[in-house]
Amino acid sequence: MPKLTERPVWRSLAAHWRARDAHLRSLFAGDARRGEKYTLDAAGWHLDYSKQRIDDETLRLLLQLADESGVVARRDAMWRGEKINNTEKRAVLHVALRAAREQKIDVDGNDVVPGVHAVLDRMAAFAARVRVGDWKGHTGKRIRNIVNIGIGGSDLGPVMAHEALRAFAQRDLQCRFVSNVDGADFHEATHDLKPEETLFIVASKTFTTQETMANAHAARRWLLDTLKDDASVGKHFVAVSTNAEKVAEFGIDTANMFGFWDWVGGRYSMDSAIGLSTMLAIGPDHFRAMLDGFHAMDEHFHTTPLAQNMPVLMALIGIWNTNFLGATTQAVLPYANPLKRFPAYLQQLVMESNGKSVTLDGSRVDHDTSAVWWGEPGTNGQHSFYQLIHQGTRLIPCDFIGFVAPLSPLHEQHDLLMANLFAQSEALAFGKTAEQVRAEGTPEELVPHRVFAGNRPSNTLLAQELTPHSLGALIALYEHITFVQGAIWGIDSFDQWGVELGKQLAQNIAREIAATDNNDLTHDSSTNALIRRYRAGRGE
Ligand code: G6Q
Repeated sequence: MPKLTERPVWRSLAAHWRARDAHLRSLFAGDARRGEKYTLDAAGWHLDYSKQRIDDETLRLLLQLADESGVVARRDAMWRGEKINNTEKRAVLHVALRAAREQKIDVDGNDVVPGVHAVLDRMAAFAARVRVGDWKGHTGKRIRNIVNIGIGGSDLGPVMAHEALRAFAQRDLQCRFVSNVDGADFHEATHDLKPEETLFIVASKTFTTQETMANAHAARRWLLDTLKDDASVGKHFVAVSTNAEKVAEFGIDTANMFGFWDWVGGRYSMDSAIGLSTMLAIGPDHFRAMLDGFHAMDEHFHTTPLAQNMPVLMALIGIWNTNFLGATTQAVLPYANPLKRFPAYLQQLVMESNGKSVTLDGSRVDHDTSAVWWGEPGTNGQHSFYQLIHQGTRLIPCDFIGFVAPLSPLHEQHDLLMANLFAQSEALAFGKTAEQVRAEGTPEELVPHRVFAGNRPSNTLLAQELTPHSLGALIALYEHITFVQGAIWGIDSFDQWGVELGKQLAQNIAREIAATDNNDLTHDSSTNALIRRYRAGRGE
């Protein structure tokens, strides 16, 4: 197949863009029904994409691009358990994690769904015991604190879900998260906890990750400093991992280990046993509702024609904005404070998946891949970086996310929150002309400063309520957007070789920092000098 940018459909999209540079003002003026026409509903979510700089022809060409890029074939290969993670020779089956009990999904000829449900059942039994106080600590006390130790994919999803679903959590069970190898993280998370009431979850797919192992050993020392009995580890540590040998080596009884599989990528694992802290907080029934939300979006993605397929359309619009309109970033702006960690979660999901510059066959891409994803909850962002989105020189497509039902008993404030969401997307799309500014009596010298060019694209996603179900569906939506974009760009969205080099170098440098011989450094002059300065200062 020719390179992406040499394909006729790609060239047609580029030509289409040059030929048609209409402002959103005229696109809306030209079609009174545009705001209803470019909308879609799936798995409890309503998408309004009418404020994107597209028309029917743009959509036709983008859908042709998806079609010719083999998105459907790759999607179906994922569901068939084929090893579509090319460079690691692995299947990619996070969709199996939320499959219904009676579904069948094979990897290498074995149905993986019974295994998924067996782990979920064990997690549920364990969570139920902890939640009612039946699982006791070493001294017979009830567990009051859960500390999840993990990093990257073994942290960001659980942290995000914990924030998002606090309203569904058992309030007398406190959940905290330790990820950073900076000891300050562990210290802050544990300094006011009682070891005899604390349960650590060591969440690590490999059980070899430097940061997680350092924090797990710190946790063990912290526990034993007070409880003074190695046997206490069994009551205060459980593991989530694929590596039973290393779990046992650490001293955790593998009876208290919750497994998953190599076909679950770290950043796609929050709905596997990696979600144990989530299940402990919200309980097995709410956890199941979250999985059902994921599953509802999976079903939509798997079975709906491309033109009505929400992840496909959002992925295509993202490609339009990135590759044709030249946007280099994508903002995600939840108008829901509980989703405050959602942008951070998406950063890993999307940027670790699609931050690649070679295609599946190893050749260099001749187009941009993932945008830089970022965001903060509205309305906080409005008092900070929105200035640049409205009047800066860069094009920043935005995804606004909101809920109809209030997230607290303060109903009036919810109306205010949502008024702000609707106002922002309106202001971005339509702006304010110089004539409008003058008509307000603005002094002439201030007119240019008060003009809003508009024509800044956004999606609005609305659901009735923030629940485990709607959260699951929202996460699955972005997982599949990531999948579709990776398929069109022709890259492996499921490996992450880009994180390896720094890890290797850090191991060498850690050894050099520990050594006393100052002359053994063979890095560049900058790195050598920095290490020497650190070593010298550290000795003082
Ligand atoms: C995610 C990545 C990465 C991973 C962490 C933690 O897709 O692979 O973020 O989740 O490096 O790895 P472990 O779970 O093996 O400790």
